[in-house]
Amino acid sequence: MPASAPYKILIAAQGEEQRWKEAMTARLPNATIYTQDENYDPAAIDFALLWKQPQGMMKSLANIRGIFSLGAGVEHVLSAPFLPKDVPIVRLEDAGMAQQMVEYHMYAALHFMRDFDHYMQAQNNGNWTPRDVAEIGDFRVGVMGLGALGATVATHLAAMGFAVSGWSRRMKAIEGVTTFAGAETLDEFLGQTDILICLLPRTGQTEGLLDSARLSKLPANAAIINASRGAMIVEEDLLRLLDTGHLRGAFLDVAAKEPLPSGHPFWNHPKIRLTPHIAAATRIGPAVDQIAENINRIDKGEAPVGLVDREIGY
Ligand code: NDP
Ligand code: OXD
Repeated sequence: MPASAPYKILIAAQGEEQRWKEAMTARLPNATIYTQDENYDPAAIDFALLWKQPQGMMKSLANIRGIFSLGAGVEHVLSAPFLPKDVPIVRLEDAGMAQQMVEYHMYAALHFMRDFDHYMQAQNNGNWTPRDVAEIGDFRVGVMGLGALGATVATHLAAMGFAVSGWSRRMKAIEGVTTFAGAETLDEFLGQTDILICLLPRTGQTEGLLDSARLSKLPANAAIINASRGAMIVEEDLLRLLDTGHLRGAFLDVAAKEPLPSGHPFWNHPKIRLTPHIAAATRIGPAVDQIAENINRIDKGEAPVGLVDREIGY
């Protein structure tokens, strides 16, 4: 089918379906687009656009040709029951999120580098005592995950003057960034990191990766920024290391359970800054362009950009 073909597309997007439907209709005017609440013939659906879709939705999509995540993460798709084999699963790459991640991490890194965590406590205690301003180049930032988002964050923080290193599965070359690859280099990477940034995808390998043993490898007084997934960090271990003083602070956009339950110790912890999973939102314009282009590629028998490797989980 050519790109202008009358595809049948299904959208499930946690209440955001109408917005996506309008944008996709403008981009692919010949397609028929259904939101999950409308009447549709499941067997006629060619492509599904999903963000945390209802359980069991896949079962009836007998002739599906491509599944698109409406975010960068894909664990919500990969964990779905009845996921058809041999159908490409495609994620969004950047789609406006890299710039937002840069903004978020600049702010969070400066929070620690310029002692704003200290001054927040000082204000609460009515304490007006200036400290010497640190040299930015003396702050070693380590970015876990050098993909579409992590590599961009690493590059920008290096351009600001931080001493930046990065860690990924396969070796990367990024100008201005010292790179590490593979599980065997993780301890060395952590040992030279004052501010740890986590931008890994959630997979079987990364869940619970930052436990007490790993977080203890960070130098004393290190800080952590996590805007990937809460499941990456063992929360009780993080709390213990903050309370014993090994870690200086944590800047968290994500939690193991979201929304963060009331009464959770993160809410009022003096060393934790919290934001409600807002580090980077999908921008609908570049996202629909990517999806339409990938539909075109799948139609032509080409590999889509952002194809997920089901074996490794991202
Ligand atoms: P990518 O898939 O582009 O990059 C993932 C990176 O992680 C790659 O560098 C990859 O290594 C590395 N990686 C994966 N597994 C391992 C492992 N076992 N050991 C070492 N490195 C590993 O993802 P994105 O950059 O697009 O997104 C990252 C995550 O950010 C998303 O999965 C999502 O969870 C989160 N996110 C959060 C948002 C928020 O608002 N809080 C918004 C958007 C995304 P390699 O390069 O070798 O493949
Ligand atoms: C994503 C997210 O994965 O918003 O895109 O968390």
